[in-house]
Amino acid sequence: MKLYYAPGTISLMPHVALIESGLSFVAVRIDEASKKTADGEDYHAINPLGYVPALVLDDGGVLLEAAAIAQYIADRDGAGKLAPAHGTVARARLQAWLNFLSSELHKGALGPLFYTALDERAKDVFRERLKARFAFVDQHLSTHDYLLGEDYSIADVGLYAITGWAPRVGFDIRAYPNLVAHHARIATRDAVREVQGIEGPLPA
Ligand SMILES: N[C@@H](CCC(=O)N[C@@H](CS)C(=O)NCC(=O)O)C(=O)O
Repeated sequence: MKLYYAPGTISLMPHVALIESGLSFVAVRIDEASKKTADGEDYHAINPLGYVPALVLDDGGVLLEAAAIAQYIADRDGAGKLAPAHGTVARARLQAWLNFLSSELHKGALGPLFYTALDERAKDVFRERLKARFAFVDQHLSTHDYLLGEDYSIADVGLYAITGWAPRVGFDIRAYPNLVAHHARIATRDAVREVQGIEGPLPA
């Protein structure tokens, strides 16, 4: 398998899942501006929409969307430690969190704060949405170490990745102490450290 990634993006979630699963894979870095790999390969040939992550399977098929890729990896992990079993309420809760991360936090609140074309009034709309959503997660984490409760899952890395963007868009997360503690907890995981070592520094 081949994972296409860019440092500090949501591709961190499947990247960490791949390391934690022990599955064999190759990680290919994309330059976010040019959409090219170091070898000059055009990433649009993998994902016509140009965003990461993408997973190229051993049969050449391409799997897109971080939530789907991370779950596919988790399901191939024989130890079953990255996601609850299918058909359980716990699995539905994982899917609920992954959808929340993708739609409510990433695309619906924090992601737009990166858009330089948006003026401050427009960004305030997204900041208000982000505050409500971070407060919701913070409340949940006030009684739980992880999004699923006592059990770590791939969704925790997704939240870790997205929360990590807050300082980059000037959003102060100190008002959400449980979210800050969760971020610090996930940062200590060996696989997270390993992936950050592989991915290298974030682009300026
Ligand atoms: N729905 C996609 C969104 C992925 C996404 O937005 N990735 C960002 C990085 S976090 C990206 O590559 N953006 C560059 C672009 O859209 O051109 C997913 O969840 O996998």
